[in-house]
Amino acid sequence: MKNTQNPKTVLQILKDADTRLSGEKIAQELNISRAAVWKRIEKLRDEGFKIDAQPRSGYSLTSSPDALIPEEIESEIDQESMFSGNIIYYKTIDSTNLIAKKMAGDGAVEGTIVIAEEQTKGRGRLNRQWISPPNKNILFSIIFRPQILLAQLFSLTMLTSLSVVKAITKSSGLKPMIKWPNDIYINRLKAGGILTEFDGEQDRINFVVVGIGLNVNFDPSLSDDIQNGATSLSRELGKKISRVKLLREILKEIDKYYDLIKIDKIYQIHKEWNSYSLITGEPVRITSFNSTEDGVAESVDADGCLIFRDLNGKRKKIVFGDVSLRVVE
Ligand code: BT5
Repeated sequence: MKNTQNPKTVLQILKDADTRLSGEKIAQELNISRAAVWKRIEKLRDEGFKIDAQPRSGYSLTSSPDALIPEEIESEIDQESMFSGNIIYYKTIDSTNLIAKKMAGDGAVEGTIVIAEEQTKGRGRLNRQWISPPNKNILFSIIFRPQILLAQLFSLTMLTSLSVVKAITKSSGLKPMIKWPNDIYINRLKAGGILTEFDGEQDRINFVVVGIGLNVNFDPSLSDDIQNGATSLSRELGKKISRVKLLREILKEIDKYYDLIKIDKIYQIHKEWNSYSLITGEPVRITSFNSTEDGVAESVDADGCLIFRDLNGKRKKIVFGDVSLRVVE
C-alpha cells in the first residue's frame, strides 16, 4: 500500500498551522473561495470545534471535540484505504447495520462505513438490544463484498474482532480477548460485540455488513439496562481515551486484514484470532434455543465452528449461528 495522504482540508490546515491563518491564505492553499472557507469553518464550529477568529490575523483552532466525524477519521487514513471517501456519519440513526444493509442493497461500494454517535434501535444478535449512550462509544458498520464462499463468512467476523483487539492493544496497552463467536472482552468482562449480517444465495455473497459496538468512554456498570459482566476501555484504564484515534487504528487494522482475505490467506487471520481466544480450554455452557450443554471449549475452526468436548468426553462441532456461550466460573 502506498502511503499517500488524503488531500488537505480546512481542518487539516488549521491543525497543521503553528500560527494564525487568514481566510485568504487557507482559500489559496485549497484553491477555493474565501466564502467557502468561512462556510466550512462555521460547519466545524457546529460540529464542536473551537476556532478563534481575529479580524486581522485570522483563524486558529483552539480545541477539537472527540467526535467521529469523517474529516477527523479521514485525515489520518491512507488514501488507498477502502474507507477513504466512503465514510458516512450520523449523530443519531436507528441502527448503523440497518442503514448499511439498505445502502448495500442500493449498490453502495465495498468499504462504505456508517458511523453513528447514537442509535435508537441498536441491535445485537437475535434482535437483542445494543445499548450505548450518545457520543461516548464507537458504533459503526462496514459493507464488504468479499469473494469468498458462504462457508467462509465467519472470516469477516473474525477479521473485525481481531482488528479491534489489535487496535485496543496498540492504543491502550490493555489485553483484550475475543469470546467466540462475536464478543470483545477485557479482563473477563464484555466491552464490545459484533453483528454480522449478509445477503446472498447458496453460492454467492452479494454483501456482508459487519457492525461493531465498542464501549469506550462510559461505564456500563452504572447503566440499569446492561447486566453485570460488562465493561469499557475507560473503566478498565481509569481514564478517558480518544475515540477518534482508536477508530483510526481499528480501520487501519481492518484494511490490513481484509487484504489477507483478498489474497486467500484466511488461515493467517484464523491463527492470530485463536491466539486471542478467551475460551480455549475453558469449561463452558452452550445455550441454543431451549437446550443447554456443559463441556470444555477446545478450539474454533477457520469456518467459525466451536470444537467442544461434552461431559461424556464426546467431541462436537458447534455452528456459530444462534448460540450463546458462557464461561463457567
Ligand atoms: C452483540 O450481540 O454483542 C452484537 C452487538 C453489535 C452492536 C453493533 S453497534 C453498531 C451496529 N449497529 C447495530 O444495530 N448493531 C451493531 P449479542 O451477542 O446478541 O449481545 C447482546 C447482549 O449484550 C444484550 O442482550 C445485552 O445483554 C448485552 N449488551 C447490550 N449493550 C451492551 C453494552 N453496551 N455493553 C455490553 N453488553 C451489552
